[in-house]
Amino acid sequence: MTLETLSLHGCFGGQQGFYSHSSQETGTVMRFGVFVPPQAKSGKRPVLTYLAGLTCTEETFPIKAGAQRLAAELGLILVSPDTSPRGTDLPGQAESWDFGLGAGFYLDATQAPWSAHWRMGAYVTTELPALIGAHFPADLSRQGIFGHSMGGHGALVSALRHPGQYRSLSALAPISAPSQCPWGLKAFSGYLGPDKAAWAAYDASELIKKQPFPGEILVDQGLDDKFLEEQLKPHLLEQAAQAAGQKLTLRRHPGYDHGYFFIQTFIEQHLNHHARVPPLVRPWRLEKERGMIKLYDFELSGSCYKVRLLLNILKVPHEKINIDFVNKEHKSEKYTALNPFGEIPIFEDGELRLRDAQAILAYIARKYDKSNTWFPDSPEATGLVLQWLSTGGNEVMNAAAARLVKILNYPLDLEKLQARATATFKIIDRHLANREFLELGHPTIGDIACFPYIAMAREGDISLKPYPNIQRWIDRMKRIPGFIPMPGIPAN
Ligand SMILES: N[C@@H](CCC(=O)N[C@@H](CS)C(=O)NCC(=O)O)C(=O)O
Repeated sequence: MTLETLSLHGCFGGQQGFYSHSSQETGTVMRFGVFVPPQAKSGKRPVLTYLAGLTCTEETFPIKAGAQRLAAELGLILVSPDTSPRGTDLPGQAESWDFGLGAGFYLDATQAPWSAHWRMGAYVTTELPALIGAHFPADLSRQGIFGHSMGGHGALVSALRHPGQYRSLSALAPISAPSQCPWGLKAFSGYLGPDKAAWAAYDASELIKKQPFPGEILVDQGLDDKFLEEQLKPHLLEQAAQAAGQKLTLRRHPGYDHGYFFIQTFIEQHLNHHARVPPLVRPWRLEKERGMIKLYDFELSGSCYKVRLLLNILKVPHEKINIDFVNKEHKSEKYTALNPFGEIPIFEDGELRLRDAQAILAYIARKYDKSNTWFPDSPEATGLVLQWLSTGGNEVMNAAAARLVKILNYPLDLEKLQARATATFKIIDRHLANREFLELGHPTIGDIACFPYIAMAREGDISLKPYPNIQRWIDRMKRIPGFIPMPGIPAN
């Protein structure tokens, strides 16, 4: 398996290269790109393969997607094959842009003359990974695959047809049900013949019904994509996934079309998806490489507990640095340099430092909650949840202050604080009368922001007896997987 290096380019401390080799599967010279991250100097790295769309080449993704910066941070090898064999002389191969050259559809053709060369299915799932394993510092036990449009279809069917080969899977604007769209009809009848039973073996929406992918599939789709209705049809994938119990996150984005500006916008979320669910890059290792998350913490602080609770629910590894709150260490020069407000929690993730529990919750949810449920990114959900983040950081803090008077003798007006807290609790109790959680019908960081100081109200001499809906909500919060207790908030 000899490899010819076509060009090499330093890139974010790693190297982007382009290569060619003589392929046994296609019987042609195939080209592909590989980005090797800097971490590969000290060991094998996971491999993430990107399959490009119609008319693209091995260069499209490396030049246009902007994936290398984050791949260099995460330590991912990126592989980008060409989209079809080239150098052949088959009748009709260059007559249209959606069939023949640049349109391999990541399948193994059964119809002459295509069957002799158009074997992109076996090429991308078997021959190319073996080549990558032989020539690059690649850990083939950790492979993920994704792609765009025709390549999104390719990624979906490659992973569904080869259970166990890929740990993670995602797609950008994929052709979701090729048996039911004009691109697919043309390609499948030309490459696979008229028998539609043979088509199902390369149709993601059919394959999912037989054997779902074991992990979550992430799909992003622009709503200004001119191919959406006629060609891509993500709703068919969605329906198939629902029927099959396949975990699918399909996100629709107004204002985005089919091109690489759309891909550039969401590429980092896809790389992070692959790095984390299920982990291509083992989380502990990822955190070590990026610098472990640090939480400046005090066990009895409800504000710090908000952050601990979300980190635990989302299973985000972190390190706690205990602050001697009773002796006012948080007011020392060292800590006011980190937070001039002289308060904890303080949170650090790599270069980023944040103060304020609510801001920290928002950051953690947006960054580490791949389910996009704790702080969903739609404008409506953002507004609804932010109302409660604000309530948690403001009105509910009257209960926190009342507690400080009782447990640490803070010289504050206890009665006033209690009165303000109970006025707030009354409103919240009424709000919860016909709701399980504060908004959206499921727990969000809005609930977490309000939870601790309401649950510990008794420590500020505020009874929760008059608030039955709040009491039931507290019980529900305690049943969230990943819940942790703290002094004052027992597990049950
Ligand atoms: N807005 C901040 C307030 C946090 C806060 O009140 N922290 C308390 C500890 S629970 C604190 O550091 N208070 C400073 C002090 O009482 O000296 C947040 O929500 O994180």
